[in-house]
Amino acid sequence: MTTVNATTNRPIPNKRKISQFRRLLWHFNRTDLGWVTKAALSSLQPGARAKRIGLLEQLPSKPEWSAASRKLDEDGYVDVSSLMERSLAEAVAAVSESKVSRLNELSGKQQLGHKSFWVSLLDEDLVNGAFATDHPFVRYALQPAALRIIGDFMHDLPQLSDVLLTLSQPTPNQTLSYSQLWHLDHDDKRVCKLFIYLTDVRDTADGPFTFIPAGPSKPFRNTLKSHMSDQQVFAKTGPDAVKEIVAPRLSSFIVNTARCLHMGSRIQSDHNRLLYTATYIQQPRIYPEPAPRFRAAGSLTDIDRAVMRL
Ligand SMILES: O=C(O)CCC(=O)C(=O)O
Repeated sequence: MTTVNATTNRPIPNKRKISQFRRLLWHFNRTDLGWVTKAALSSLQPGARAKRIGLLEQLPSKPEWSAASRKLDEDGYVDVSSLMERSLAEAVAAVSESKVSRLNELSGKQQLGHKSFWVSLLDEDLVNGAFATDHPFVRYALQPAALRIIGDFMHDLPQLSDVLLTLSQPTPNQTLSYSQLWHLDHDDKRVCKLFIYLTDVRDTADGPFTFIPAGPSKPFRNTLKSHMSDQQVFAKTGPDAVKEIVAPRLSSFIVNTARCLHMGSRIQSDHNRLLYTATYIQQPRIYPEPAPRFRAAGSLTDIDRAVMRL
């Protein structure tokens, strides 16, 4: 049935048509055709990219950051444990550990309910869904080394899209689901995630972040399949391409999760894993901007404001 606008007498597209259109656009954007959307949206903001690149160039640079950026570009991942500020990682760990000590109280209130193996512990730090920009989780994501490494890879000042703390716990007798299965992130065309392990990840039982570097992940770039089993993936790559990040607490790494197939949180009984994630994309976002995720608190530079779109 078509509904008609009483003033214009024009048909109003019904909800089903809109959701079919959104679905089609979503499939389109997942493939390399999504670059057309990106280019079209960029052309609507002439000068914006040049301005962001000007800000990126104001950041300090170091040869080891440039080397990390090149590795991120070539392989899709890089270990940045020795390049990030240790004191900022420790501040993230302190907040996280205080949340875990109140696990029962906080998991009762959690809003992010669909992943039974993930508990989101930061909901209480949000005001209208937004983090204060002086929150240790935000400060870690804004440090110059992170912005430079990701920015040089993107050839653009990145946009910080989200910060997240997740406690992954065992799910005995449940089939693998969501990010426990192989997937690419389709938040945008360029997506990088900066992680910190906040607990030791000693072996497979601790549910390491597991991925396939950008090269061998290539055959999956235009697949419309969303989440895949080991068998589906290994049929194309073989199991040898797989890398598990087994590393001690406070290790930090960046992964191009739009290009590297990945999964994790396959936690075995008696184990758990605490993980910090900051997600960055390249502007302009190919989907409508969600509600602001950050609210200004304390002093902010022009770069901070541009990175958080404040
Ligand atoms: O839990 C994990 O290790 C996987 C996380 C993941 O898939 C993601 O952040 O996109």
